[in-house]
Amino acid sequence: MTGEILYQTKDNPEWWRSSVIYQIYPRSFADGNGDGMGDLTGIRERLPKLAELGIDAIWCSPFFESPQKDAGYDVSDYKVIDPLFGTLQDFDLLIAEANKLNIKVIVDLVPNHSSSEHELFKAALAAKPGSPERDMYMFRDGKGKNGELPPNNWESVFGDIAWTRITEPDGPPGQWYLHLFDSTQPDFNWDNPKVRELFDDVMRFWLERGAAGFRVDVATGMVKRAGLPDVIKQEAPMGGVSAEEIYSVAELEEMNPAWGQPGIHEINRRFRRIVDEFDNRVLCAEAWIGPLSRMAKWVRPDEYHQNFNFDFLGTPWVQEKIEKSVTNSITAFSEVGAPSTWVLSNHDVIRHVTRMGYDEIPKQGDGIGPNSPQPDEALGLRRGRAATAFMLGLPGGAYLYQGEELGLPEHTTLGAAYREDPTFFRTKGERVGRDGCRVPLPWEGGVNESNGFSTTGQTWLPQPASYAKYARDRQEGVAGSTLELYKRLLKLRKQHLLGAGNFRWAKEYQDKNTLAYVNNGVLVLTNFGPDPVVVPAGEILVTTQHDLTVEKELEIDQTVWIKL
Ligand code: TEU
Repeated sequence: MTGEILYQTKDNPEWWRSSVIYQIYPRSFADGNGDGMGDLTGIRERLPKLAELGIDAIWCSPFFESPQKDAGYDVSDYKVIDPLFGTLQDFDLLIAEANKLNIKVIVDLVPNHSSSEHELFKAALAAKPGSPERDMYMFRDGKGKNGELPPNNWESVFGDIAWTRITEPDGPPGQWYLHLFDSTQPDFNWDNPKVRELFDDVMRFWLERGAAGFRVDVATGMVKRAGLPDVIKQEAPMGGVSAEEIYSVAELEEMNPAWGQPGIHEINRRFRRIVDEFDNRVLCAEAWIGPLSRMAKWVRPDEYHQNFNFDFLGTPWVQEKIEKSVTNSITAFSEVGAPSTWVLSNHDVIRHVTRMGYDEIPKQGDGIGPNSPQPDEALGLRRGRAATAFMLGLPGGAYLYQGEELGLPEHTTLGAAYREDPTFFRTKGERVGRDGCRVPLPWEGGVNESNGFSTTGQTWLPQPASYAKYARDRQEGVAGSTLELYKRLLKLRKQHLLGAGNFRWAKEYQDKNTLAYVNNGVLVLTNFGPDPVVVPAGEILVTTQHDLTVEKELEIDQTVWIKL
């Protein structure tokens, strides 16, 4: 099969192997009705701009009915659009417009937990311990004399314990329910066949309406180890010593009884069977799990198609570390016949241009606030562009996060009064959380207070002053702008079939400060510094440097693509 075939997204079952998918965070993409909150109409109206950018598909974070305690990742009805974002008719109109532009629409599936406002959870609270209603979720009796202690030592990802005690309908303090995230996000009991059937139905509902597939939230959490044993305390795998390099998978499964349990693969296969009832659909796992060989198990042929490569995302901007992550990724995913799915930013992490403006990456999920050390914005932007150009030359799929095509930085000085991330509240402000990467996009710089995000100038989170200069209209047609860089990279990636290409490290072009690889006859060279390097002979296709042209030397933190 030639790369060309792989690149025809239309009616090609393998389109996901090489596609570039753009993540939309609906609250912050574009506001169609002026209330300061992004919505489905806003997405539809701005869709031609994404077609111009050159992406193949969009993935929208949740827009379902929700009390919005975790920005929509707390769903109270999986088949209803939250009025904040529009109606089912608006969804249908979005699909129709996307079809016209040959853009696929992936929706978010949140199966690990629902909102505490979901009818099923309300019914569970109203019912008795041991009832079928309670069995839809993870209710347990507490420890201690009167059940006053939580059933085990598990912690919520957002801080504090992962259990909340309820008051029984007849008055006394009663059972506890598990929530790996906020207390408003009770975990479903995936051992219960009714839970599985519920999601079969939800999936078919969106697939029938034209969704191209699902990004599946918390795709490592649904199955808990039998008996819910305590977590064995360990070093956090992100940063410092990596637990995954020390322990075997079996040991990791035992140490972390809430995550990555073997039974999850049966659920992965069930999801896959549902999407396979429809043509050309795709499943992408949010499986934040290491090491890469373990992560690759989520994308075996009968499980997910894609899995975000969080190993690459978490790798600091250091030549040998990037080299190791890419080599390990390509090896691990090839072994199961899957491509790597590259990604640098999303709605849970500090935007990569900001991350890279630090010598040491701030901890994922903690966020940056006015009292944190501030990043070097220019350095971060330079490295961020170089990293994107490095990534988009690689074979495999890639995800972009809205705003990164503008080089948009994180809001790093957002005040406490604006914080919405449950992490902020559950840690009493100690970890400020993820709001800084979720700020509404600037479209037309200076037209109003929201830089064109909404017609009224309203925004649900304030933009920092710098957003005017990053606005899309200020970059359109401007040589060297980040927007024009992304357009060129995406166009060349298609032309040279890089997403479906043949990768090899090109040691002959590399020295101790650079990384070089060849993919389908295109040399990608990145200079990590400290000195400029000579640009090899060949036709320069694009570079992150200056106005996207380069002469003899490639400067520090720059990438160039050369046709050999
Ligand atoms: O995230 C799952 C997850 O574990 C992390 O990305 C988490 O948000 C981060 O480590 C916090 O520091 C998914 C969604 O992407 C996220 O937005 C939701 O909040 C979360 O699930 C709960 O649904």
